[in-house]
Amino acid sequence: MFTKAILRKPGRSLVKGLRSSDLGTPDHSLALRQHASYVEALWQCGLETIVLEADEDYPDSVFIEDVALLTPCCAVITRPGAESRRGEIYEMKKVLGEHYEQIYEIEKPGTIEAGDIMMVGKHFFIGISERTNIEGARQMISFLESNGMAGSTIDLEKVLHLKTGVAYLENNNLLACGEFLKRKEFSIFNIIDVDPAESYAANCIWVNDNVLVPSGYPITRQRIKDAGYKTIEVDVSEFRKLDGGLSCLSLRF
Ligand code: CIR
Repeated sequence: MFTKAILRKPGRSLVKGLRSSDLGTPDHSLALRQHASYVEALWQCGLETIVLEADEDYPDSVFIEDVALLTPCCAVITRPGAESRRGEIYEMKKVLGEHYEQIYEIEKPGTIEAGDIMMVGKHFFIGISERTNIEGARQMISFLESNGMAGSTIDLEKVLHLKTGVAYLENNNLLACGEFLKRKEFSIFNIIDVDPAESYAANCIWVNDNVLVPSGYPITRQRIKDAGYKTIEVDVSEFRKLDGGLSCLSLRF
């Protein structure tokens, strides 16, 4: 179970965030309202939220998940593969110091963004992507192993981050789409298949027996409900324009 989450408000500079497609420019005031609704959804799941002020120097800093991995016994500050995001880690170090005694940090030439890391109990799947390299994964796995946990890598083909296409919903249930449906690494899980027309909805998050689902993906929401979960819909359309989803907007621990 999670008890807390750290988030960062979107700044006006959000409009300059990285994006791989043209879904339009995010509307800052709508993004702020959507962010506030997301915070409320986490409250509904019983979490205490720590909401950091916007950092205008870093347009993508609302996607706070990418700059740290939080586990039950330690935190790891990442080294984002996107150079424009590297500086996001500095304030994160200070914030995490208030919650963790053991904090590690990924070092050059390693790169890793935690959107590429999926926690399944004490095992962490790490996607090797344009943002996360083998050296970053190697360092991460060694930190995990020295704390009684484990990790393994999985090569990504098309998606930005591992969790763009897959979400672990606990109870051995894995929400998956596209390239992840038939991967042998995931054959041990009950797969909840995401329709290709709703691929964005593969990025859901499990929070204390609830599943947050992006608004506008009814087939996926129904499949998750059919698997026995309570679902909460959250509209994140403005973050989608920058390739961000529900998981990226918080660090849950
Ligand atoms: C980026 O390209 O870094 C941001 N525009 C989106 C990051 C999304 N993060 C995530 O999926 N964990």
